[in-house]
Amino acid sequence: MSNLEIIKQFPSDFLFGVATSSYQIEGNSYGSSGTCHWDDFAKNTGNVINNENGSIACSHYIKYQEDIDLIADAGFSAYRFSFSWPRILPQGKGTINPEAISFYDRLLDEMLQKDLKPFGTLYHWDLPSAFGKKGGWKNSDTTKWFADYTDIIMKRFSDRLYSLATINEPWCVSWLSHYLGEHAPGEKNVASAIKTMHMILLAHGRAMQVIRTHNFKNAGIVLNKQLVVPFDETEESQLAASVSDEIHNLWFDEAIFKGRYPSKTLEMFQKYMPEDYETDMDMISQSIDWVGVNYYTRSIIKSDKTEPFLGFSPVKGNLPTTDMGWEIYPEGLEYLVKRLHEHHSKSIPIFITENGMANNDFVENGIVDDIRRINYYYTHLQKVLRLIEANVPVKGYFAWSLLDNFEWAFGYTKRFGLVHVNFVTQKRTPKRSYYQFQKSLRNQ
Ligand code: IFM
Repeated sequence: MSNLEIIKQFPSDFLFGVATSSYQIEGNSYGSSGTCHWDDFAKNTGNVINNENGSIACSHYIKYQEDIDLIADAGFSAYRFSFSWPRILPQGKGTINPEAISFYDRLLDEMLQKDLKPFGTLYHWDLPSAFGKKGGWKNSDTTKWFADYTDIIMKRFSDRLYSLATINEPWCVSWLSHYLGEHAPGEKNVASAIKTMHMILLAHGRAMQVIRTHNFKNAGIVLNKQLVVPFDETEESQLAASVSDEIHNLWFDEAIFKGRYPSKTLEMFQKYMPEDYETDMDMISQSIDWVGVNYYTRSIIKSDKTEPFLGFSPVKGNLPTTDMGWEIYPEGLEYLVKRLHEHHSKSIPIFITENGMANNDFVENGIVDDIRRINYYYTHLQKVLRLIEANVPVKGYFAWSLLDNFEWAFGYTKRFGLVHVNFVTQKRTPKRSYYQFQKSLRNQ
């Protein structure tokens, strides 16, 4: 399928948007921003491909009007972006950077002027360097500083936000960054990872508490979900996959919606859990207004005696993959969202807050022909439509991403955008996928 006409079949109040994040696009060398732990991580050779970082990124700090125009011109009705903590508070706390306030004021005003609903995110991974040096998310004080930062955002911007997420992808903040070591701060330490698996949820809970004191009623959290399948039918593989599913998905669902952690994993983690963690569970499980799901792929899990703590690891599958090497498996989106709704989130709205693919895109005669991406969106939107038909309350879908951007440890080598970015000239070139969204959204 090489078009996105399927969009016309969605309910008229369904929101279509695009998503981005501060560090990946803004360029944190602009506007007196402080640095974050990604700047520190990127300084060590080998952590990020080509030793790149987000200091220039897509120069969105300068080009934000052009970027908002692109979103509005495509016919999207919502924009998911994130606030940069170190831009607003260069030292993480204390003195507020007036240039940052002015930037987000202008950004929000621009969105509203273009009839875009602002979906803000408080934390999309740019932890101020000052806190990285104090133990980062392992330090429970960071959760309190996060609450103070939340208060500043609420005071300055909540009048213009349509919706607010606390944390983007707590699994990535904790497990991927502290056990697998792939993201900042790059630890490979089971004790750190397990502590962070709890602290990041505590940070979410503390932020929710602050958000409620401002009487704000459209707040949630964004979870990244991955379908976990066993390698084969053996009992070993089945058990490995079920624990992996708990770590990736159910740890967060159970904590947020039921105020507890899943039993098999908790047993494994027990010895490293923060003291008295149980007393935080009410705060973590206070009510939220919606939940976001980011979905990209599935993982196949096989028991692996060489893996020192878990005893299992992922193996390659045989489905077609994206440029990230991630298998394309839209069925996983349908299954995971349905399970979340039935077992955990029940009647609250679900937003697909990220979905999309990296593709080896290039501009040829002014055109970027990303047919594979159009097909990826089409096959995933088909599943979203099926969920709606099955009365699962999915209320919106955000394509990841508006722009090619800083793809974390992959630097600028992976292109997820609907719009191509030339990182030398900063020229934006809408891809064929952008025009397909535009065609369908405008004629909806
Ligand atoms: O680029 C990231 C984003 O920051 C978080 N979700 C996954 C995307 C693709 O890897």
